[in-house]
Amino acid sequence: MVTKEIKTIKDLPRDDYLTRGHGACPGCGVAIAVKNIARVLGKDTIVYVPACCLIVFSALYPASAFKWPFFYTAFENTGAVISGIKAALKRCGKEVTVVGMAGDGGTFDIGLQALSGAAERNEDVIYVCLDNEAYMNTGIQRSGATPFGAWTTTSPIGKKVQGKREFKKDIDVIVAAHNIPYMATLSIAHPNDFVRKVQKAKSERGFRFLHVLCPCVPGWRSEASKSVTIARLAVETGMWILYEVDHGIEKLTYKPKTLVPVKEYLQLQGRFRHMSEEDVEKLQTWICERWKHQFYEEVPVPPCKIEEAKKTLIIDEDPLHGP
Ligand SMILES: Cc1ncc(C[n+]2csc(CCOP(=O)(O)OP(=O)(O)O)c2C)c(N)n1
Ligand code: SF4
Repeated sequence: MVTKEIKTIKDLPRDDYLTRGHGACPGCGVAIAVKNIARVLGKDTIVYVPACCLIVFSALYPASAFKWPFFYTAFENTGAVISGIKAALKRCGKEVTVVGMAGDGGTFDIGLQALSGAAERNEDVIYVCLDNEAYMNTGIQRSGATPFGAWTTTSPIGKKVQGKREFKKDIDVIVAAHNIPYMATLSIAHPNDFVRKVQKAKSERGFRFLHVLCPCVPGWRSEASKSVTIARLAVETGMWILYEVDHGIEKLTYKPKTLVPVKEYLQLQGRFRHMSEEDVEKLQTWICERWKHQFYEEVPVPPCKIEEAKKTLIIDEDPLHGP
């Protein structure tokens, strides 16, 4: 049977593999992402989910909201388990898409070693990082993905320290450095870009990495109705860059006309409410530096103080990007 290629959201089949009855919070970015990824990947798929919100809300024994066969063991081993499932299926002569769906804690931090091993061996699997920027299901602890300034229960607000002091780890650059066939960042607010990237990952062979920003209502202290708006603002402010690396070729897949000041993103989320002007400036400078480093392009002022950012940029000496 020839399956139609999914290029836009209009081509998306209505068959759901994450069905009704799951227990995600209203407005959950993870649920929105997984439902739509599943529609693109279709029926011949096996999913592995480690400890994270997704396993808690979708598959509590003995019920499951997945229509796919799913597997679950420990928190740190997504890369290893999906490699094993694929090897076993290959041995049985079965052509099945194997996908691992892990949180940011399970990807950036505790699962990084297994992820790196699978990527380096170019295992024939899809790895999806559902990035809600903290360890949410265990009570909102900071992870390597939590942005600078954000409140979490382990980056609290006090007299001396106000929220997380470190900037978000650039996991995409780390994963892309394994020279995998395909890597992409996705947003639930850009559905055509979203489905095209999942389709591309599905049609490739070898290790594929999809990284989705997933707004989280209790963790981000935001309104359920604002999850897609927040996801869109993440892209418009440069907090989240939509791009892909296809066989080593890096391409920006959506570029904001003008970069919106990060304040507009921050003000919709209680996790940033305490941030001082100085900290907002620091975050804004980080965005501008990152944008230029990634795409070798200055951002017009406002919002970026390019002169200030230049002092700390080393882009001209970067052998990978060139002058
Ligand atoms: C080795 C180990 N350490 C800690 C835990 C407890 N634990 C289960 S899920 C989780 C947090 C998962 O966070 P993340 O991967 O970001 O997913 P989210 O809950 O945000 O979806 C933790 C700490 C565990 N299951 N195993
Ligand atoms: S805590 Fe956050 S990620 Fe978890 S189900 Fe609720 S909204 Fe989704």
